[in-house]
Amino acid sequence: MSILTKKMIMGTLLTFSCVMCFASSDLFESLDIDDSGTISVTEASVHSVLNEMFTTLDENADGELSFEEFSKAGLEQ
Ligand SMILES: [Ca+2]
Ligand SMILES: [Ca+2]
Repeated sequence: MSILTKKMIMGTLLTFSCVMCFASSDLFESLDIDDSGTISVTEASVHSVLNEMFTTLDENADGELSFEEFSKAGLEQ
């Protein structure tokens, strides 16, 4: 395999993984209106799916969804 081919494969992989990370954090950031780094019940209420799943996703029951809790919803897929 030539170096150029390897570079092209690496580039494709990097582009793909970046698209994935943008897709999820974009939704999270757009829902996090006050920029607190977590999504409150009020912020989640604008998203019907998230609103329904909120209590299930809020594993530590602090009334806020961290990015980790949010990502378990699989909304970025
Ligand atoms: Ca927030
Ligand atoms: Ca929480």
